[in-house]
Amino acid sequence: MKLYYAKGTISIAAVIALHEAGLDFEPVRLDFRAGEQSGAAYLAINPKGRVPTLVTDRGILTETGALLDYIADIAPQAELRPTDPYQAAKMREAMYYIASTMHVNHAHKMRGHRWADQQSSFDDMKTKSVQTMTDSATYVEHNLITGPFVTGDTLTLADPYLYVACNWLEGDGVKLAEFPKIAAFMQAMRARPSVARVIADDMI
Ligand SMILES: N[C@@H](CCC(=O)N[C@@H](CS)C(=O)NCC(=O)O)C(=O)O
Repeated sequence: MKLYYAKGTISIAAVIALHEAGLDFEPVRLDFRAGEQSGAAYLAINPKGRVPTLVTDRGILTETGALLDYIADIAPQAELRPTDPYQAAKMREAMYYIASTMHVNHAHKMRGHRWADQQSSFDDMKTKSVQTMTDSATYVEHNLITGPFVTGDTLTLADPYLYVACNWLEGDGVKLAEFPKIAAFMQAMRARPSVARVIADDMI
């Protein structure tokens, strides 16, 4: 498998999950500053111009949540998804929240051109993103982390996803000192060899 990624982006959740699953893959780094995600070569692979993209022997997969589910399915021995239906739904509750709300809040800081054309709109979205990311941190702190991981003692697919999204908080102007559960979660994640490896590989 080949995984297209860019440093610090949500694609690193898939890298962490691949490491947790013990799966081999070839990482392919895109340079966002050079606009590689919007170049013809990459658009031919992923017409959305986003990362992650996973190239499998059966075809191309996109969307972080779909990749994470696929990784859990092809490496069942890693037990990255709870077997209990309620716990599995709690895991997905976190994943869907990150995809549909927290990631979108984050994107308003730098990607305002997706929704508007005026510089004043970009400036407004950037300012507002400090509040919306603080709202996301507040929701995560009080509702998403059972501790030390999202669903309790065992790491699931939601954890690499949340780790990357929470890694954005400080840069987005959120005062991390106000969120002790998130800080403890980040510490527990950094203690995982999978996360240590993405840090050592300068992926995040
Ligand atoms: N819904 C997609 C969103 C992917 C996404 O927006 N990735 C960002 C990086 S965090 C990206 O590739 N941005 C490139 C761009 O906007 O040019 C997913 O979860 O995979």
